[in-house]
Amino acid sequence: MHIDILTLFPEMFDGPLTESILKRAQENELLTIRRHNIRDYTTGKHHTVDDTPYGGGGGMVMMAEPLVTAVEGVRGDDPQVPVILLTPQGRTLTQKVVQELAAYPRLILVCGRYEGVDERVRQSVITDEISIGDYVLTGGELAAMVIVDAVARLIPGVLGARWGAEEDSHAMGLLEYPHYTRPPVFREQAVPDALLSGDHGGIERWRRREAIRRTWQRRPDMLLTANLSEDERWFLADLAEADAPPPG
Ligand code: 6GU
Repeated sequence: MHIDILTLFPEMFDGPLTESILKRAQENELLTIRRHNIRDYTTGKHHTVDDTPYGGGGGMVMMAEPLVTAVEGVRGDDPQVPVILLTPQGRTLTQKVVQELAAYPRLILVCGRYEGVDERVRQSVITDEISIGDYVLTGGELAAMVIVDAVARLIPGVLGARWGAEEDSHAMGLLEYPHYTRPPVFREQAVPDALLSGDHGGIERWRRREAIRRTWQRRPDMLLTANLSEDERWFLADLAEADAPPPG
C-alpha cells in the first residue's frame, strides 16, 4: 500500500509514523507513505495557500490552484487512485470504510485546513470525502493519521501472524470480550474460571458470550446486524429479559 498525504503541516505526522507498528510496516516495505507540503506547489514569491472568502465573513479559504496542482502532480496519470479530502462534511469513517480503503493499492489523502477549501478543488480532483466523527478539528491532519493507522493494520503482515485483525471489535460486528493476563488474582478479583480451563471450545464460547454481553450493554445498536448463532440469540434474549423493566 502506498499513501500520499497532502498537507500544510507535514511535520505533524512525525510522531505517529515513526513509532511502533507503523514504523515497522514501513521498514518492512508493506506500507510506503510520502508527505507533500502543499506550499511547495505555489507559484508566487509569497507562497500563498489561502485567501479571504468571496462574500465576506470570517476566516480563510484554501486556494484552488496550489491544492489542485499538488494533487495532479502527486497523482500523475493514474486516474484510478482515490483522492480523499478529510473534512467534517465527509462520510463518517467506520471499520467498513476502513476495509474498503485497505483494498486499494494506493490512496491520496488531502488535509483541509482553515475554514475550508475552495469548492472548485472538490469539483476538479476530489473523489471522496471522509470525516472521522461528529466534532470539529482544526484540520484534516489528525483524521489522516487515524485513517493511515486503521488502514495499515489491515495490510497482510503488518500485524503479527498470530495476531490478525479478524477478531477486532467492529470487524466481528461485536465489541471485544474482556481480556485478562497474570496474575490469576489481582486485589481479590479472580480471572474467570472459563479462561483457566484449557478447554478451547469452552473458552471460545465464553468469549463470544461476553462479547455479546458487552455489546448489549454498550452498543445495542450493533446487535441489529451482528451475525449470531441460534444458541447466541437465546443467550441475548436472556440478557434482554434480565434487563427488561419490571411488569406493571
Ligand atoms: Cl476529517 N477534519 C476536521 N477538520 N474536523 C473533523 C474531521 C476532519 N473529522 C471529524 N472532525
